[in-house]
Amino acid sequence: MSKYLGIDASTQSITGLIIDAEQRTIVAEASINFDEHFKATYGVVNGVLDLGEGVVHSIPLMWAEALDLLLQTLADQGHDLSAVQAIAGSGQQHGTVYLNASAGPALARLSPSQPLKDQLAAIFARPTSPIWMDTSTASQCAEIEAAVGGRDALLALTGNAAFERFSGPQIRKFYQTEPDAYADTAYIGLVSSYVASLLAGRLVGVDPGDGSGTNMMDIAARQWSTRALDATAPGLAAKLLPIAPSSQPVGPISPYHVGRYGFADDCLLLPFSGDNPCSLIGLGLVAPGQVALSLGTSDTLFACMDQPRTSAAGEGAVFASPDGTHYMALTCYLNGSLAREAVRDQYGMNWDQFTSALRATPPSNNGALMLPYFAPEIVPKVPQPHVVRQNLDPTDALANVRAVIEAQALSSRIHARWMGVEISSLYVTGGASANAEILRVFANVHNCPVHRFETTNSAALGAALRAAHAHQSSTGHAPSWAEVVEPFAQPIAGSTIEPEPRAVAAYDELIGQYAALEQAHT
Ligand code: XUL
Repeated sequence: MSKYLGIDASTQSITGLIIDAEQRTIVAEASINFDEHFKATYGVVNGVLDLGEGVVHSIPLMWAEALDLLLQTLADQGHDLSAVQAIAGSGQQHGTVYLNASAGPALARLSPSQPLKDQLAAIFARPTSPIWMDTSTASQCAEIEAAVGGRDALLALTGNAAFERFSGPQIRKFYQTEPDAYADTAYIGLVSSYVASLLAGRLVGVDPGDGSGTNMMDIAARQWSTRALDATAPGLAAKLLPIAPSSQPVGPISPYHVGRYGFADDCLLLPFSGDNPCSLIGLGLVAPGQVALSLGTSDTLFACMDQPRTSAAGEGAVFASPDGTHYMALTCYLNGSLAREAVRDQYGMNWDQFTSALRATPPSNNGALMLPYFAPEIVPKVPQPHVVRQNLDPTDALANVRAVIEAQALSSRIHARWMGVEISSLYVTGGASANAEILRVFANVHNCPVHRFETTNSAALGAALRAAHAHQSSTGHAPSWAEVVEPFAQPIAGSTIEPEPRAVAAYDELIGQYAALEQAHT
């Protein structure tokens, strides 16, 4: 018995992944897509509610319903959940969940005979949750930075300048715009700690990995910072639980899940962390200098660092690694799959045609460039959607496909410099990592080999590995992180894409033009 479950509560779906640590394999993977199952009930599109003017929310009750459906699906697939020894998880970062005083008691008395959604509908002080795609808090960011003594002071204290999507500015906006509802809020959690609470049957704290995405945590101490909390909203400390160390079990799973899905009553539960910090573990980045790229709804480039190095220009974020000692650098480009899909749809293509377009066009695209801000962009900061074409005919479908991918790769190189990490290889994951032609562009732009990983669910895998590490440590035989990740964090044999010297040279020439175009429009 050495089975561990990782759960990733992400933007468009919730995924469960079970590993067998002894057999060194993934034994189950199941995913519940929110649009497929819940569009009719909750009105979500791509998992979210776009409320206009940069306001993007999702629905915590939907996540509870999706968790039930996920565990039922795993059980229906014949997986023996009583064999799972520990569970950890990950959540889309930054999203905040607002609960009233009935939440704790309601979680404690959950009956396995009724679904979560019927028992928890009344626990919310706010029915929707602002998520990481929300860009509506520019004024709150400025106010928070000013209140702690300026941007550099916030950067030094929390590791990050104020970002619109981060939890603190979102909480401040809620306090300012809905003061009564804020006053009625007994507990504020993140997506990660909320889903962990659903599994624990009690309120669970935020871990340092996700806490560092709030603008409210002292990154060196890995504790909430009173100074940052005071700058965010009054009475906030009383609405937060203490930071929960990532590797310290919060207790056994709730009797609800034991009764309903057959989990063992001593199955250990770990705090959840953010999806990116969990992906860091899932990709095996447990030593400083290792770099990975996740091609998902957003594209994220991240590295393992020994110090919380910060980006003064606000290009990237720094999070505590859930391994307990290291830090991760993350640069998040909002226009990831969003932009790839926008181009694909604009020209009425399917993915095969998209790939053929990449094959049919030359590296550097005969000098045609696109700034692909189909939605407001995080890096570089672009508040309004804004697609720019230079030497690029909008009716030329093939060139537009290449232009969007080259823009993403060039931007990932330009805005990775602050990490101070020499990129000698890239480990790639996420939905679009299955596309070798996209990876070829990244290999040539970064002039380094690109390796693909088996799972596209690195966050769920990282969570499962965190569960394995904590459970094995609790039995007295503490393994090193390298030992835990090594069997799973292996690139697919034969997947490596090497850079091609002529294409590398073409991009070395093009990158200056791209940077100039970007500067002219941001
Ligand atoms: C990271 C970020 C996104 C979300 C959703 O800062 O905003 O990557 O974590 O995946």
